[in-house]
Amino acid sequence: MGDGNEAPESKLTRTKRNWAEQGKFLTGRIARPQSDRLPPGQHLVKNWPVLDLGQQPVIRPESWRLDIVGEAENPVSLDWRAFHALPQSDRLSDIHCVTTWSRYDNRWQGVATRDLLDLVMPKPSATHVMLSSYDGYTTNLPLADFAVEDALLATHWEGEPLTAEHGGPVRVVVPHLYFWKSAKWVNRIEFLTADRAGFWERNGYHMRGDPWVEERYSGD
Ligand SMILES: Nc1nc2c(c(=O)[nH]1)N[C@H]1C(S)=C(S)[C@@H](COP(=O)(O)O)O[C@H]1N2
Ligand SMILES: [Mo]
Repeated sequence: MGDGNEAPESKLTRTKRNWAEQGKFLTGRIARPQSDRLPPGQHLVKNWPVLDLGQQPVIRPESWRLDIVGEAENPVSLDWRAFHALPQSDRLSDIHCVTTWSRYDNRWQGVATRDLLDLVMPKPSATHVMLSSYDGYTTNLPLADFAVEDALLATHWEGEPLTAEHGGPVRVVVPHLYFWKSAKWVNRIEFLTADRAGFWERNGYHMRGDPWVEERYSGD
């Protein structure tokens, strides 16, 4: 910025930037004082821990697919090229893991869930989504949480392609819920007419997982 060399701003870049700014604004990240930024029971880390079921699938972009199925007007199966033809967005958000670490200011790039929803058009009967991944992992969340401005299917972190250990080539990021809802290596999104438990949710974790009210376990 300010070097006088920028290409004239197109309508598209302006719109994208507006979305990104709205996303920041909606979560209150800019306005929220530092003291209110860390959810209860969390501590801050500077590194980025790796957590998963222990098997990290390696998926070549050529064989990658994302199937979007269930209660939708326009279910699709996207390959790598079709996925990248969708609008690309940037988001800045904090990570809150149920194991009590939080990490601030993660810069993500990918496809906003809102843009995906515009494409597949969930039916009014759709209330929840089930995310499924290449390692067999599943996690459920309310459609309204999946659809927030901040949520995306990320391909990049801090300007670099997402590493395999962190869920590359494509992972979900829903930053306002505990990080177990953010499926790594995602390959299927199913729209449901009722809530259904995913992997950790069947094993005692909360159906929603809001870190601000410590929805850690199902009895909470
Ligand atoms: N496919 C898949 N996604 C997953 C998991 C997993 O085991 N498999 N673990 C979840 C949990 S419990 C956490 S805390 C985060 C960890 O993401 P990270 O390894 O990039 O920090 O991924 C979530 N998404
Ligand atoms: Mo986790």
